[in-house]
Formats: sequence, structure tokens, C-alpha cells
Amino acid sequence: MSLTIPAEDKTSYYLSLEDKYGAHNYHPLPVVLERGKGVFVWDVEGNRYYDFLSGYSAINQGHCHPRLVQAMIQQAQQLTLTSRAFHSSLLGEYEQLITGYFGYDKVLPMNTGVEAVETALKLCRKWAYQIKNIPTGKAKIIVCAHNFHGRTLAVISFSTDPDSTSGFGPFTPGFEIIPYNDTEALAVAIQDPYVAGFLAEPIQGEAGVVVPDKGYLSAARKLCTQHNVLMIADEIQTGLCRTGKMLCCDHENVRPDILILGKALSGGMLPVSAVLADNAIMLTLQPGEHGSTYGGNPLACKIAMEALTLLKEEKMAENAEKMGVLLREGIQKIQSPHIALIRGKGLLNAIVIRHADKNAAWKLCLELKKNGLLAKPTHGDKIRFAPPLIITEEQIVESISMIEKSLRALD
Ligand code: IF1
Repeated sequence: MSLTIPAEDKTSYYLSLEDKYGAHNYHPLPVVLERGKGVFVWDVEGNRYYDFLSGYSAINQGHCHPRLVQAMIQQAQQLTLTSRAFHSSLLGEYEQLITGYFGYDKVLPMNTGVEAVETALKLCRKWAYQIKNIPTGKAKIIVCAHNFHGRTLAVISFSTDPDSTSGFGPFTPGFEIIPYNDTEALAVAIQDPYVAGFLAEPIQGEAGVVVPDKGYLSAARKLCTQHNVLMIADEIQTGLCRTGKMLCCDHENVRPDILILGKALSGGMLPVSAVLADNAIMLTLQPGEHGSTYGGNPLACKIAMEALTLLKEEKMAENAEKMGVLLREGIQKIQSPHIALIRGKGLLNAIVIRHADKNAAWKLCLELKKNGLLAKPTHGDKIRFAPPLIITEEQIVESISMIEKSLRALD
């Protein structure tokens, strides 16, 4: 059908299909993509764009990385799903690789990010009752204001964003919300003997790439150890080289008790997430107490092994660190009156727009699109700049000139 539509009408054709047949739970930029390669995506009209969203950091390895495509095709022809009712020849090898890679005794494989967060919360509660001896039903988990950990009912129960929560109550109890980047608040809340865990993002992504003060994560680590509380790091977005280290916690040499990974664990091929912990925590779960049909499927195992291998072989942490510095410096040099602030680590960055027009960030994204770069505004005035980690210096330079040109349209 699409082949018979004139190129200039294609975009509106696809937009109208989604509008008519899809739930209206998103507000995307009006661009319809049909191809991706490395740092680039192409729309149905044949225009090429830098992808500065990277599937919200799932595409760290770049679009359709040839080795991931190869792994996917090869495994798809061999075996894709066994369920966990049977063993597979890939699960154990994957588990060995990922636990060695991050230095934990055990892994529990899941699919989406939020499922891994749910898994971590359930695991933390089990540990609280079995090991910490908190009375049944009393366990508390401390979380941070302006968090984003996904969309399930338990996880939105401790969201402070009305868009996430309005109209979805009643909510799951057992969570205490404290301000982010506030060691004092944590030191007070953690005194409660019923506290089992502290869940946080090492950088708050959806909040607008909020980087905590240096020392916050290591102070949190110390407090958790002192009070026998599990430190749970949601590295779904910050992990896997995005911020210039393998894990964002590595910037402070902090080792969480429970590590949550997702997104780039498959480099964009399919949903793959994981929860890592040591035996004392993970072995509190018994057969039949948790799981998922697709969790740990052979296709996912194969792709995740390749995705992890690529991160190291192609030195993506180092490149993210270097390119991140160039990107932030380049944008600072533009000295646009419309940029109130640029912040971030590695290639997880955001600018905050300053403009009389409340829609300026959205307009800037439309302008960026016109000039060949895709980015998405959040919370009205923030725009994330998070390209794939394989971006080169030349491409950073070209991107900066696109950003500069687009900013001028806001004058
Ligand atoms: C959407 C934001 C990013 C996450 C962290 C868990 C999850 C996410 C730290 C859940 C997911 C996504 C989901 C996406 C938008 C996006 C996002 F803008 F909302 F905040 F990345 F910045 N923990 N983040 O960032 O993982 O279940 O989605 O696999 O449309 O909801 P998931």
C-alpha cells in the first residue's frame, strides 16, 4: 500500500493511521522512520537524521549493529524460546558471561526495564523478611522524588510525576519518597529499622538528566552498608557505557547490592533486562516464586552476549566520555541566549531552554528535525542529547552546527 503513496504524502498517511488505530499515550515528533544505521535514521521521505535520542539509550551500540543483526538472524534460525520450563544451551553461558562482566554471583533475566525494577523490589522485600528479619508486610523501600523507573502499578506508586499517576490509583504501599541528591534526608529516613532498600537512578534521566553532586552515590553506599539496607541502582538508562563508564556507579567506585540493567543490553534488538545480585540476596527466591515467559530466552541471551561484548571491544565507554566532553563544550561555545544550561555525563546530556515562548523546546526540536537531527523535549523546557555511543568527532562537529543553526531560528 505504502508504495503507491507519493513521498510527500507518506508522512501524513502514517500519522493518520497511528492517530486512528493507536492509543494516544504518546506525543511523538511528526517524523516517520523506516530505516536505521549506526548514528543515523531515515524517514519514509528519505531524509537522514542524527538520532540524538537513541531509543532512550537502548541504541548505545548504534542502529542495526551488523554483529547484533548477525547474532539475531543466526539465533532466530536456531531456537528462540524454550520458556524456563526447560533449560537452554545459551542461558547458562549468558549467565556466566554477564555475572563475570559485572562481578555478581547471580543474574535474574527479565525483558523490559520496568519488569527488572519490579523484580528488584520483590527480591529486596524477600531478603528483608528472610535475612534482615523485618516483620512480615512491614518492609519499606526508600525512593527519590522525580524518579522514573517505568510504568507498572507498583512502580508508579512511588512516582512524583502526576502524568504517571493521575487516574491510576489505588497505589502499592511500602515506599518512602525522599528528595534526590540529599544525603541528609537519606541519613534520616534510613534510621527506620523497617527500611529494606534504597532505590535510585545514578543520574535521573526523565527528570531532565539531573546529575547528583559528586560523592552522593558513595555517601548513599556508606549509609546503606551501615544500616544493613540494600542499595538498588537502576542503571537501565545510565548503564552500559552511556555516561562514559560501564556503569554510572563506577564514577564513584560504588557497587550496588542489586544492579538493574535493561535497554542497551540488547542494543535495540528486543526487550532484554537483568537483575544482578550476590547469593545471599538472590537465593532468597525459590522456584516458582518469580519469572516470565520470555525472560532469559535463547534469542535474548545470544543478543545480550554480543551487545555486552561489543561495548568493550569497541571501547564505547571511552568514546562516550570523549564525545560527551566535545558535545557539551561545543554547545557551550554557541553561547545561545536560549540555552539556560547544558548538563550531563558522557553521552547522556540535556539542555534547558530559556525562552518567553513556552513551546520553545518543542519548536527547537522541529527546527532540529528540519536540519537533520532528532531529539525530544521533556517537561516542556528540556531537550535530551544522547546519540549512540559510536558517534565520531566529525559527526559531533556536524551535529553541533545543526544545533547552532536551529537555535538561531528561536531568535
Ligand atoms: C517511555 C523517560 C527515558 C528508565 C529507568 C526504568 C525504565 C526506564 C531509569 C523502564 C525507561 C523510558 C521509557 C520511555 C521513556 C523513557 C525515558 F523519558 F521517560 F524518562 F529514558 F528517559 N528505569 N525509560 O529510564 O524501562 O520498562 O520502558 O523498558 O516511553 O515510558 P522500560
